Amino acid sequence: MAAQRETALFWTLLGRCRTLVPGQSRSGWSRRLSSLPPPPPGPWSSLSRLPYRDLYRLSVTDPDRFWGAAAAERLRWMEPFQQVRDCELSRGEISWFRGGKLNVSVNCLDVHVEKHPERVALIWERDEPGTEVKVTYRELLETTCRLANTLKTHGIGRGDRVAIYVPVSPLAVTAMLACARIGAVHTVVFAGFSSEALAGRIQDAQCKAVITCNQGVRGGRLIELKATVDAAVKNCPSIQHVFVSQRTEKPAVMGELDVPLEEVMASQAAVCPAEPLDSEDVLFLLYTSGSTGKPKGIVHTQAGYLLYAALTHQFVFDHQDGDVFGCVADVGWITGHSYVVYGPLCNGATTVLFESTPVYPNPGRYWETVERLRINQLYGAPTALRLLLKYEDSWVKKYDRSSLRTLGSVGEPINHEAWHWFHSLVGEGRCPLVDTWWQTETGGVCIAPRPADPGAPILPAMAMRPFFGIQPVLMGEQGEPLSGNNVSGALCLSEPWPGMARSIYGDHQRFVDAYFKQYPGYYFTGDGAFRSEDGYYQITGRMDDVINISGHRLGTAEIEDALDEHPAVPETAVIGVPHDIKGEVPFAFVVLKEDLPDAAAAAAVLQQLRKLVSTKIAKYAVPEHFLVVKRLPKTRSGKIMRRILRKVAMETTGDLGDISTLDDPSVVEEIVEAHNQYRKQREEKKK
Ligand code: 7RM
Repeated sequence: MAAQRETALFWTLLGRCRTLVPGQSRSGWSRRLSSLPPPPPGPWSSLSRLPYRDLYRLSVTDPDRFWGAAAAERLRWMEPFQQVRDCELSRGEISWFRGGKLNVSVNCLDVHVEKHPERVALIWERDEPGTEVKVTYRELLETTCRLANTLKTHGIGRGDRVAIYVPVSPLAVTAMLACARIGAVHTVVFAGFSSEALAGRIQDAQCKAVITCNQGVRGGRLIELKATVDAAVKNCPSIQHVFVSQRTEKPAVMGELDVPLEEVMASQAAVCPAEPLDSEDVLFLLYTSGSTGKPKGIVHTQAGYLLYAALTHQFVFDHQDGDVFGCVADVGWITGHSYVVYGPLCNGATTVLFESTPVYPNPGRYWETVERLRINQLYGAPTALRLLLKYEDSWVKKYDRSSLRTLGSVGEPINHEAWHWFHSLVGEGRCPLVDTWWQTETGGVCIAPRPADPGAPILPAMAMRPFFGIQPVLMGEQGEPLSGNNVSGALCLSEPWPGMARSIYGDHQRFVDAYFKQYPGYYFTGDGAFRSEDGYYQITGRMDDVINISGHRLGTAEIEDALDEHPAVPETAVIGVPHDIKGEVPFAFVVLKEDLPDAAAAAAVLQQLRKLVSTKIAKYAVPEHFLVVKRLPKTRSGKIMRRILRKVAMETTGDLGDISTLDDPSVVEEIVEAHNQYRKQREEKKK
């Protein structure tokens, strides 16, 4: 293996790994190259020293050469790949580095253990400040092997799905890497999801096992995770084992399926051979919301995902050897997968696992942690910034933030106030702030500022440029690509990149329909964007019925489905409305059955609706507003006109637009009246 790595130079691999396009001769190949900027001779290590701009140009004019060189040198292969890419976007067929075999856990662990076994891989920043635990690369490899062996001895192997229902912790990382080591497919479920949401994911993926712990600890509170898992697996016949770790002292009540994790791992070997996996074998599923139907199990595969996570982690955040990388996201979201686990570990970084909340035990928590752990990059969500900026500046200033070099933001648009607060106060104006746009489906950051590009200075809240290999296209209303600058449209990406999703688990047609049908041949993101005079991109928000609550994506249809289960509720419509801190919150319009006796009965129903959403989905999904209405505004064909509901909720009914397709226009007045009443009540309550 080592020998192969030494010879994995760009030029020696070029002949073997470039895309084999029928009829394309070598001379055609070199002709294309000659139109490029100064030809960079040599492997990725010298390529990557090119100015950012030139590297970007190379990545789009000659993706095979760019990604081929990067993959050959940045990843350790057990067998070299034969073809860089083979993609047909209109059919949702995406394949990178075909023929290659590798193991992701080897790339995240073994290669670093060979070089620096005692380097810290994880700093587990536990809920109580000052109780952090450090895990070296050697320790993480050994623990991963023990867990991998445990899974194997319980009959779990290549291709089997394993649910991970664990808060941010070394266990979460170990569980992910243990699956990767043996070729099992993990699906991490955010530990804030309800038992029904967990069960739905386990059933869809037909998981064989769950890895969890007795309790979680967050913000000084205990969370009964094992109990939630017990409730979920009752309805999941595919589950054969539940592996239970002890996060706290309280012993978990153990049932038939349960396996005490630490005990079993102790008797397992600390060495486990890594399964050679195909580049396109599935690495993980991650469920995310769309505008319709149940959450979709987004499929990511081995080599392309890992390479993309590692490269974005290095270039977008200016990660350098020895840095401490602090991404405060939960491992249950894609940000945690790519920038707490896979990207940083593939790059041999020290990555912080943040178990707590931004305000525990006080609003200085982030900055106290930065000082204590000497964090170099801090990556988080605007919702936390909006919360923190409401407190005194002294909460920030009293801690030493001189270790910080790059600040990052993700998950939702960052408003100017939050941007300036983060950049000027937290970063003292000396740290580039990278606002990163991407999605569960994209695997890694696609559009972000380029601090290292002097030709593209960072502008507040919008200085975003495509990452290597990403070619954004804005589509007009007729589905035509918009040329020039100063335009807004539907954000599509025209070329495949290695980190992109490969499918929706169990439903490839849904994958094609959701992402490649609207604009044939293009990946449609679901977001709108604006391209400025200078060619910067600014994301304007979702174009579909997906809302973003504190950076957590949720389909309004999912909330409606939960509400509609109530027997006294014939119909509902949910929209997103702006919120100071959370970005957006759900606003539910509810039609109640007419035979409810009085207002108290109606209030009781609303209370039950809140409960329903929190048990069917999660607490954060519970609508902030409920407005009881007699009817919903519908078109003659029976479609709910959400546009009108949005205007009512935003109090912009002065301009309702075209309502000629409404079945009965008088419904608008009815709803406006109900909303006025609702507003008065809320104002009175505030007093
Ligand atoms: C990483 C992540 C994806 C959706 C996406 C956007 C929104 C994400 C930004 C953003 C404005 C950003 N994955 N979004 N980043 N909007 N600026 N920098 O969040 O799958 O959970 O959500 O989030 O609407 O489509 S996600």
